[in-house]
Amino acid sequence: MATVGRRVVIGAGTLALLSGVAGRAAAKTHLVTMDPAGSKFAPDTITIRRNDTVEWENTTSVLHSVTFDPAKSKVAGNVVLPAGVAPFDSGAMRREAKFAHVFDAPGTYRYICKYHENMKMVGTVIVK
Ligand SMILES: [Cu+2]
Repeated sequence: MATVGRRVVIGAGTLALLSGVAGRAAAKTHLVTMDPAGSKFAPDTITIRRNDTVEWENTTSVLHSVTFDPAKSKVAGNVVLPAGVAPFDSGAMRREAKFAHVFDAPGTYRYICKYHENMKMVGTVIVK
């Protein structure tokens, strides 16, 4: 926790503690942005609990996508879904566009930005 002037800035850890009071089972929303310094997801790996939501926001002026569809990937292994999970895709995301998905099946998900897969714009969501 840091103090800026008279305002108290609450870190993510404190928020997690506070929300824990309401019950450990409460689903959370996790934000992933597009790193303006390069074609990357930030963070590129995220670990969440089952039934949590991940929300992606395109914080850059470049077109991106969030693509969990192996058929749209050019490199084997870049997009991987747990058994039985249907593919999904944000489509083209312009600046400030948001895309959210609820992960109701556990496992490891690997995904790409279909526009920048060749620049290794890949990410991982681990659902516990
Ligand atoms: Cu991209």
